[in-house]
Amino acid sequence: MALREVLQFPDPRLKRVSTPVTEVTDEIRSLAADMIEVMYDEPGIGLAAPQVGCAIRLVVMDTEWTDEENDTGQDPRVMINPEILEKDGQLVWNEGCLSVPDFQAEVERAAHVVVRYTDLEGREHTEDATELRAVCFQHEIDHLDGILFIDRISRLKRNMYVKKRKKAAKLEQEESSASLL
Ligand code: K1U
Ligand code: ZN
Repeated sequence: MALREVLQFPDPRLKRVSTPVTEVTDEIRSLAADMIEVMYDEPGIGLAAPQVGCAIRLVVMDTEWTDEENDTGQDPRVMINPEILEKDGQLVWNEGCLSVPDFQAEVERAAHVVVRYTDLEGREHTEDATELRAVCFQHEIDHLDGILFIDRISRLKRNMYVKKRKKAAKLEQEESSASLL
C-alpha cells in the first residue's frame, strides 16, 4: 500500500491545534506504524500526526537513526500526548522540516527539556533530553500546536521562504498546464 503523504506548507491543516489521544485503539496503533514507515522513508528523525493530516497528539521519533553505514539500527519511539514539563537554557539549531521542503534555518530553542509521554502500551515515560533530542521534542510538540519552525525565525527569512515557495508552486502549475496541451 502507498505511504501516507506528508502535508507541506502552506497547507492549512498544519496550523491546527491537535487534540489529546484518550484511548489507544487499533486505529491509533495502525497510524503510528504508518508514521514510522513514512519517517524512515523520507528520511526524518521525527514525525507528528498533523503532518499526515491527523489532528491528534501523537509523535514518532528516532533521533539515533541515520541512513549511513555506521548506523546503530532503527529504534522508533511512539509518543502519545507528549508534553514539556520543564525547560531551561538556550541553544541555536539549524532545523529542517519534512513539511517545509528545501529550507533550513537556525532556530532558538531550550537547551534542556524534561518531557512526559505515554507509549502504545499505556506506560508513562519521563525523559530528560539535550541537544538534537531536545530540539526534536520541541519541534514535534510545536507541530501538535500548529506551529512550524518558520514561525520561530525572523519575518525577513520567513517571507523569503514564502516567496520561494509561491514561485515554485507557480512554476509547477505552469508545467502541469503545459503538459496537458
Ligand atoms: O518533524 C519533522 O518535520 C521531522 C524533522 C525533525 C527535526 C529535524 C531537525 C531538527 C528538528 C526537528 C526531520 O527529521 S528533518 C530531517 C532530518 O533532520 C534528518 C534526516 C535524516 C537523518 C538525519 C536528520
Ligand atoms: Zn517538522
